[in-house]
Amino acid sequence: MILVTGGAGFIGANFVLDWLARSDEPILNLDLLTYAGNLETLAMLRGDARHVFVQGDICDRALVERLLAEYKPRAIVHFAAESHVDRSIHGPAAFVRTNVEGTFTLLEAARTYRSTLEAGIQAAFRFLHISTDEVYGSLGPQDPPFAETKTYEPNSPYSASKAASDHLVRAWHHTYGLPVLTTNCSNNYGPWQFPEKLIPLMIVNALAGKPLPVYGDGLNVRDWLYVTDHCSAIREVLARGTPGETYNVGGWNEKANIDIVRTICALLDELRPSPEGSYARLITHVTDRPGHDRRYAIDARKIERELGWRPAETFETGIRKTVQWYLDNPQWIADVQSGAYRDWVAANYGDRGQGA
Ligand code: NAD
Ligand code: TDX
Repeated sequence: MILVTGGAGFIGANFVLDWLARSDEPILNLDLLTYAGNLETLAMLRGDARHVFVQGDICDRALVERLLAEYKPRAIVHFAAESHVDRSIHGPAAFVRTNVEGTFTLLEAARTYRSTLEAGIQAAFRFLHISTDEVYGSLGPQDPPFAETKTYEPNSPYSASKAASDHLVRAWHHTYGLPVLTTNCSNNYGPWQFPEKLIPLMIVNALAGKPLPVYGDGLNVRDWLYVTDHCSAIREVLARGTPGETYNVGGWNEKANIDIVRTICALLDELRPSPEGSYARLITHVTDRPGHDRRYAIDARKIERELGWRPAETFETGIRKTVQWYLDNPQWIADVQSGAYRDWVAANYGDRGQGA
């Protein structure tokens, strides 16, 4: 069994579904079900004994210790986090709590738990920490992409909290010998992403005929990776990564935000034409995000060279699949926007939200 934290969020849920489609090794999924956690995403696993869901907080040391002792996972894959930069600007406290204190709590619980394991299992135990390229700061137009050796220069409360968690993970390896692995990935997109992030927000707003808010001049650059390619990278790092190492994950897909938005409009014009004309009419430049990083780009050569990982999707195939998925799943969108999935959780999982 492996313990996944944050497995009801966007990347975590994609990882859980992907893992259980390929393997019979069970997953213990610990997730607090904040606004970003949605068990409806995992509805197809209802009744599947390979998925054990526990609603709980990674900051709850007693709970984490009890789960480790009871289920004895061979690895922890740690996704749980507050993940949205704009929210971190308006309310940074939750980011420090979950991302820093939560990671600290997991590391301490993992260290104690690992010491109770017999030698062979102890040697094979892994703690895989899922992090972001944002810890490296912002690039100028001519700078080389982020390599693993790049200095940390986080600029937002979100990226600072993730940078702090990366440092804790590193220290628990160097000081206590915990076999940790860290991945720093670029921007993900794909099915089941909460419509606060750029790509799903633009699709959902366009379909509703609402403005498409592009921050500033729209020329900020992000490096995009389809979510299942991130999942395959995580599987490779967990299976064959070297403890203590970090791996940058990215798809060599740098795009300016305005080009992403125009691409989404063009795909919607093709797949769901509007009688009012091109969706591009809805593009609206709005006030910039404070401290908005100009450019991120990932140098993924280490994971390609050492682990042979390659993304399966190009940006063109991935964005088409993503737009099609949102067109095909209006109920999921309506439910996350209305909070109706919380009623669904209560009806299906009871008050405690625990069950397979
Ligand atoms: P998300 O916001 O969609 O999901 C986060 C999940 O964590 C939710 O299910 C939420 O309920 C859960 N959670 C939050 N606080 C918790 C707590 N205290 N205890 C237990 N569970 C808690 O996030 P995501 O986009 O899926 O990101 C997952 C991870 O990947 C994060 O660590 C993020 O920093 C990292 N990451 C994300 C991206 C991206 O583009 N989204 C890119 C690189 C790295
Ligand atoms: O309405 C918007 N308009 C807009 O122009 C939103 C929501 C975003 N943007 C811009 C800001 C960014 O330059 O689009 C870009 C992408 O924004 P987000 O989707 O908020 O992502 P970003 O800030 O780049 O962070 C994401 O990638 C790295 C994830 O949210 C992080 O969790 C991850 O670590």
